[in-house]
Amino acid sequence: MRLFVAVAVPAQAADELDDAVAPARPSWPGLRWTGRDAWHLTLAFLGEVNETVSARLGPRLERAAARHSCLPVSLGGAGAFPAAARARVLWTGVQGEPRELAALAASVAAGARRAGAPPAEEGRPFRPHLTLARCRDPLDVRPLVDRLSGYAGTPWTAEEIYLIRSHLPGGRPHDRPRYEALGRWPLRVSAVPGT
Ligand code: 2AM
Repeated sequence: MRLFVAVAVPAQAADELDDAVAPARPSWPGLRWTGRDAWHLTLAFLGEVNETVSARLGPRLERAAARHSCLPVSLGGAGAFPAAARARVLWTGVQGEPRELAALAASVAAGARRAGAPPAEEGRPFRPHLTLARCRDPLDVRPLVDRLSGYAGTPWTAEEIYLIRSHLPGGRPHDRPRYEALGRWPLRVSAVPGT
């Protein structure tokens, strides 16, 4: 099964982002837009994992999550992979101080590796993002990136991580996947000073 680990995007953050992106969609028919129900922030993409290894992931991810406090997250800005002038992926990013998210992603990657499911792109710098659209052929999306670059969503507190199974209808990576949460584990609740 195809697995990844992610932080969920709450409904309010998704609503706001959807409001910001919706007016741009009709002008860009060449893009395949992701559905807001699928929006998430990937911490680690594990790729194909067998049943035995997936069963080992739970305790490792639980431990990884427990090592990190609940953390503030907000979406904002825009960019494209590999570059706005020849984009395959249009994204919005994580604003503010993404170091804590990167530390969490590193712990998740280490836990997954110990479970026998090393992340597919381990070793590459962590680039937190939410994919807004994809395109089969590289497309110049610079005007769109400019238009969305001022976006700044309301922050929320991430309180848990999810192990998600990605079902590819037809088994092709370019089809719109269906995501199924297989488990979730809480981040540590920070002690309130003075209590
Ligand atoms: P993306 O949104 O930038 O494509 C499920 O596919 C999630 O894992 C997506 O958020 C996807 O990021 C991420 N991911 C990271 N590396 C991937 C890879 N090599 N193949 C598919 N998805 C990957």
